[in-house]
Amino acid sequence: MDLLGRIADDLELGLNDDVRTLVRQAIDARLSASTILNDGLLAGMAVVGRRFKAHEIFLPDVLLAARAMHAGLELLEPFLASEDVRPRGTVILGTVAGDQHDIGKTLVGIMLRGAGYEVVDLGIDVDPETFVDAALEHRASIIGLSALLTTTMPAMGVVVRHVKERQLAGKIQTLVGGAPVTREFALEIGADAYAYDAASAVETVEALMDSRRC
Ligand code: B1M
Repeated sequence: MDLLGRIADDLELGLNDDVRTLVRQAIDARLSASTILNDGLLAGMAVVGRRFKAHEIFLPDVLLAARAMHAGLELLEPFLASEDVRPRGTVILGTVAGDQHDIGKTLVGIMLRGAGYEVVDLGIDVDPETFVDAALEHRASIIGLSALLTTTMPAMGVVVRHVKERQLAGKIQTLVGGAPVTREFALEIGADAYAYDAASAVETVEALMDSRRC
């Protein structure tokens, strides 16, 4: 089996030391960071998701896989970041209240930092007020919200409402994303933007920042 297949398999098994070693080998073999991410780490995590849904594996297995994912991401981070590190604005980022999924959000943060944005990552299970307070404290114009559960998606709407209630609409824009989130949902809750994945989150932040400059 090739290196990427072994990364995917070992991630699925939650073998974080082995994932770290294989990712290091893949980097040394000059595979691109996005190939290692997509065809190795994320391919493994997709299988974990499918098997979890089918009740073939259980929560502790998923936790181990997530730990292995973080081990791989840590090594890839410098390579996913581009050379262009001019500060281009600040983005507040976090996973909404009640939600503990942080891998996608972390990936969005890595890509944004790589594109030259300052990112204040508030972590997981973040209260709606905390997002808005952090945006004011760090003079950020964008709040990025991640949700992976259908049950936590409404918390995104609460953040959007807080921004409006505090008369900050226009000054602070909201970007939402995460596997169950859709463009329609973003529109429904009045968020300023939606992004499907980490790469499009960067493009969307760029577009939002540009629209402010006009
Ligand atoms: Co959870 N979980 N989980 N889980 N988990 C899902 C999401 C689920 C789909 C699994 C399944 O049933 N197939 C399901 C949700 C069903 C639903 O609501 N629709 C589920 C469930 C049910 C649960 C629990 C309720 C299980 C339980 O307790 N019985 C529980 C909830 C805990 C909680 O949050 N309160 C739970 C727990 C966990 C773990 C803690 C064990 C672990 C998370 C560990 C961690 O994150 N550190 C976990 C994991 C790992 C998963 C799966 C397997 C993988 C998620 C992941 O990291 N994907 C997931 C199944 C799946 O998604 N296939 C599942 C890789 C990641 C790179 O993708 O996060 O989608 P993703 O991010 C993408 C895009 O969505 C987007 O860009 C990213 C990169 O391209 N994106 C954004 C994300 N955020 C964005 C923000 C943006 C823009 C784009 O702008 C700001």
